[in-house]
Amino acid sequence: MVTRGTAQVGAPARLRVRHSGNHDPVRVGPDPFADPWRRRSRQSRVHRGSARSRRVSARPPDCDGTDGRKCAHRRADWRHPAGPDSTLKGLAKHPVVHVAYQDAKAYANWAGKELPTEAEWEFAARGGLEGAEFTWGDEFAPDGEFMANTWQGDFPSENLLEDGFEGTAPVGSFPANGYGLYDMAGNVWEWTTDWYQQHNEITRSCCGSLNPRGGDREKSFDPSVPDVLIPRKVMKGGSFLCAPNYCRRYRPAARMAQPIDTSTCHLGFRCVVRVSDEAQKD
Ligand SMILES: [Ca+2]
Ligand SMILES: [Ca+2]
Repeated sequence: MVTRGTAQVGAPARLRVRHSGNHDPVRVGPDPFADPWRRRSRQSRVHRGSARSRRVSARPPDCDGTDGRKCAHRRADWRHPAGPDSTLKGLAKHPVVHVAYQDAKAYANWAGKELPTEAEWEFAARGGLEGAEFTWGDEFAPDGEFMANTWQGDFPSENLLEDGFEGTAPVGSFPANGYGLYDMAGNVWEWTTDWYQQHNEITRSCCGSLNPRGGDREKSFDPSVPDVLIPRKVMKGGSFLCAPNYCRRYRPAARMAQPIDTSTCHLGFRCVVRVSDEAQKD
């Protein structure tokens, strides 16, 4: 359970990273909600940099998902994430991938749940740490311990695999954040319900910085391809393709636009259940 509260989201000036999808700091106060990925009794398996690291050279997809075609195997879908001949065997504990926005929304509806807004997602990702760069604090790998499934090495030509995973990792492979939530940073990006727009371009009411919502659908189109009018939603959290030399989008302040009709191998979702104040007291 993540209880109602306020927190600063976005990146303050000292933590802003060029070309990394920062947004300006605002305070948010989301509705309380519950997350099914919240920590239960099992212990997380922690990965450390070690001799088992191996070096892999590859030509991977673009970290920011703007070239999803490289990441999306031909005719892949969530049941066949690496193409028609692939299966989900061995992936039961991995996050689902190759889900377009409507796929994620349909699943949430079927399960009696919802997808989070960007503000809810980032509030939860921060785990109660005010102004920290990462979901666990300000040091990327405290005492050499990797806290999320990201990319180590010189992206995109070299993946050192120091965190133990080349692609997705089973949920729970890295420590939970302060709210007991796994993989809020890295592993796979996650859909939110907000239309993408630069935050400083979103018209707000006097109180709009409290629990802000996204921009306008018609303003979420990609201005670099004016002939393609596919609206885009905000995705959050970064993925196993995010590297320190490239985009560092495993920070909670980072955000990216994703066309709603496009699935990739590094984008999934999580559901939330919003509960009333009365229910929290029970
Ligand atoms: Ca990794
Ligand atoms: Ca994630």
